[in-house]
Amino acid sequence: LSSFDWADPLRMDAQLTEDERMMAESARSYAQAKLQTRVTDAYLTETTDPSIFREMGEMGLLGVTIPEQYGGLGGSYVAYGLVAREIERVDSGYRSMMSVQSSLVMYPIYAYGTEEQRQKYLPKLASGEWIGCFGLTEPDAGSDPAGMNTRAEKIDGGYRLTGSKMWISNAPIADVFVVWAKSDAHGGKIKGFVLDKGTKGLSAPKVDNKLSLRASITGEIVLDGVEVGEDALLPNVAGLKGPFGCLNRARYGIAWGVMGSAEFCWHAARQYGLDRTQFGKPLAQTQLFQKKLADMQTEITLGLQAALQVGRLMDTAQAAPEMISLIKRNNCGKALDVARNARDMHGGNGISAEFGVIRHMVNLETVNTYEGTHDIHALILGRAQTGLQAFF
Ligand code: TGC
Ligand code: FAD
Repeated sequence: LSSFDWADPLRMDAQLTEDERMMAESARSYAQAKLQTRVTDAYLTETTDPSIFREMGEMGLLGVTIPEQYGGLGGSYVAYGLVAREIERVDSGYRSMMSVQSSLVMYPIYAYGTEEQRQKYLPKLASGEWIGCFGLTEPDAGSDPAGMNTRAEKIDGGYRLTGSKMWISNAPIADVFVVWAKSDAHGGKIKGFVLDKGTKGLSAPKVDNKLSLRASITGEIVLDGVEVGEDALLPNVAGLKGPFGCLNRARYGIAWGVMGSAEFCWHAARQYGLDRTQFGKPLAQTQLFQKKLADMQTEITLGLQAALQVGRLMDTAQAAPEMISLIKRNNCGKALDVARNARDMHGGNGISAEFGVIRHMVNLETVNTYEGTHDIHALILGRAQTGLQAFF
């Protein structure tokens, strides 16, 4: 039998290709050098530095799976997941900024847009020169996006959009808005529109007083009779499968990302237990402490293996949305457990921003809720195995 690496128990690293390993290493060195150093201050002061998008663009971290001809990297979904893991090892908010740009803005323009829309938007989004946001959720339509009130009304040469979106990541600093609305010209079906900052009637006020995900700016999108041309419509999809096609990819990235956050908390708790002595011995030498570490190691290892398997299936066009619900739900829930335990294991220091664990813990409350709550994904999985939908 061979030796055991406590930090990589099932040898995930050996299951990656050389390209994937290089991508992960480059994301990790950027995240540790440039993001870890500013996250505590950004979180405490609730500030989002827009230059992070340009830095990520330079590193090739935006649009990893988008073809190179549009400025993307043409990489695998596994590579995208590994990037999410490294960025979220620092902060869920930074991963949010990256995954909204990649999966929720670049992907729909690539998959549902015209060639002109691809050429106009994708290279600038890939470089981080432009920042994107994705408006699906509304004040009265969260888990049930089919209940949205935003309308696109046909006018001469285009559309007039009216409504409001709530809880939209990146919105207050966005240049590009992917917005979903019910379109009367398409039989009331949900259609996607790409709007540019500065269009009359379009505004994106900041949501203040968030106690979670504070390094990532969140806003509303107000559409006060916004008039756009035909060229703003994403022509190649209709219905909820449009936004869900994007969410599949972002939810998949989250399943990897939260494991990065959990790994940070696990490693921090282990080190804290080795360093801190109580009752004449290191905390890490107590049975309760070691049981918690073993649980963390086990859940993270299984969660990463599951994410890798779904990634491999995505890369060979064999993944189903329910697989993504399974790993998004489980990995978020398990990451929250890990972060809460790590917070506890740090004692009083666990509530200080200096140690990072409480920031991860509070961030993960958001991640457990957005992109389909823990319970909504349970209902998706329940429906898949009973054939009975229990949403309404
Ligand atoms: P349902 O009847 O199930 O489906 C309606 C149509 O959509 C299709 N569809 C999918 N297509 C592709 N992928 C999926 N995962 C799909 N799920 C459903 C389905 O085939 C059907 O198509 P068609 O052609 O037959 O019409 O729809 P429902 O209204 O019953 O939906 C129920 C439910 C609960 C599953 C769904 O609405 C849901 O998932 N709710 C959660 C909402 C959500 O995830 N919102 C996310 C907002 S964006 C966000 O949070 C970004 S945060 C990003 C960050 O900062 O990182
Ligand atoms: P609700 O849907 O009202 O749910 C409240 C509670 O009820 C939850 O526990 C839920 O599980 C439960 N529930 C709902 N329906 C059922 C049911 N049928 N059976 C049992 N329980 C149920 N959205 C975007 O479009 N773009 C973004 O960029 C974006 N970024 C976000 C950033 C942040 C920081 C946050 C907090 C949210 C963001 N969201 C975004 C919105 C997010 O997707 C929604 O908050 C989420 O989908 C839940 O919707 P809701 O908040 O309206 O909660």
